[in-house]
Amino acid sequence: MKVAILGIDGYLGWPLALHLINQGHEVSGIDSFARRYRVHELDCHSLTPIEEWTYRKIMLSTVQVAGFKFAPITLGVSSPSFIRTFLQDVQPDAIVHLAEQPSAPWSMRNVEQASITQIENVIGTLHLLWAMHEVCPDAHLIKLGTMGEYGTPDCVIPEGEIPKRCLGEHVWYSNEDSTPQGYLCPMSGLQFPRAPGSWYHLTKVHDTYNIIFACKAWNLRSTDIMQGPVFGVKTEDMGDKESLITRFDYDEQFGTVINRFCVQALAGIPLTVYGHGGQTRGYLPLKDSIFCMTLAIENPPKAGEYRTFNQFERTYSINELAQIVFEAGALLEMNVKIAHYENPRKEAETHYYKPHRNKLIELGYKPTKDITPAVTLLLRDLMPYTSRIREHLVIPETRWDTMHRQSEVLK
Ligand code: USQ
Repeated sequence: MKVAILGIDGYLGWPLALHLINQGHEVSGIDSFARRYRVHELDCHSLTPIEEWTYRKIMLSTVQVAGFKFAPITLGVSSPSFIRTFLQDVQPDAIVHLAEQPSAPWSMRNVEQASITQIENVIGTLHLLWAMHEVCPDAHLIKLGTMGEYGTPDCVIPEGEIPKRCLGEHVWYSNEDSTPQGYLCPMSGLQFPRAPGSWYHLTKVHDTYNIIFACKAWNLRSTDIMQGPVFGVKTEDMGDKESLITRFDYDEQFGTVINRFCVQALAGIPLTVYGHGGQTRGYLPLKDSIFCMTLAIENPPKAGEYRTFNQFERTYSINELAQIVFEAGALLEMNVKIAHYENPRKEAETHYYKPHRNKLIELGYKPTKDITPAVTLLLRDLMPYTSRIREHLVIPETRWDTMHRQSEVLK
């Protein structure tokens, strides 16, 4: 298949490109390099020494018979004609859209960053939908959403839509105590209620409704992936070649929690558990994320269909993750310490959390299951880069209610 990866230079985009090429697909891409320069602006860099784009581009051009097409586009900011021209040139069968501002803390710092997040994400996706409508309406859009769209409701979370089997029932879901939750479902096609927790997460909700509308109005087809936080740095497609490794962020803006905990363990900094640590999310290793996206690409929906995949391996609380990193560190003779910080975010710290994730399993996804070995391997993979850690960037300072205030250690 011809697959266009939007955000091909990123944490997920790069390993996905390597994997798809190894699977025999023809890859093209766009990127604005925003992640590189935004991390640089924080006086940070990827922990792994990633190659310059010029090298990556040459590498992709040489391994594909048909060559490699690339355009430096910032979706939402560049003229809509740029993405239209790119798609006209490529004529993709599938478009994987990873080209969004991905950080919740970055979007919460000030009005400028909140606005850029909304423009790049919501308007960017809108430009893409119009370009698809005009140029390649049969292509399949694989869009990276987030499990954070749903928030943490006190009931089971289905995959996108409220299930049809609940039609006509007074109480369609209840929590484990069988407490009625009281949702009525009078008609089909309704999305499960969204309750996002940051300006960033809100953009994904807005995207969802724009994509649903485009599928309905223009007969586009789309898979909206509600993905949990990803961790890891290497995939099989990279082998032992350091030149193929993906970026790895650990600062409080762009680093996700397991990746950050691993870097903290290596640097001897107590793990930064926010608040009581009962916050629960669905997590998955990098290789699972790449495998699931490939499954979605290779199994497209029919024209006009919008579908949602909840994409994660299993749910874990922050305290469980800290314990896993503690145990993985102990296997490598590290003395990992855990600290509880005042939570800089507005989020529930103890809550019910039970999302469904059946559709990817039905397509053949076999979740990693036990993530402790994967975390141990990650620690091992990162060890050679320990001297590159900039310790002052690890402590959280972006608060949801104030700007730029340092969190205080609780204990
Ligand atoms: N957390 C800590 N300590 C840390 C960092 C985070 O306790 O040092 C906690 C947070 O309070 C939160 C949880 O870990 O409860 C997850 O935080 P995160 O920073 O790993 O992930 P998040 O900000 O939610 O965003 C990340 C990606 C985003 C993706 C999302 C999936 O940056 O692009 O959409 O994960 S989800 O979390 O399911 O919304």
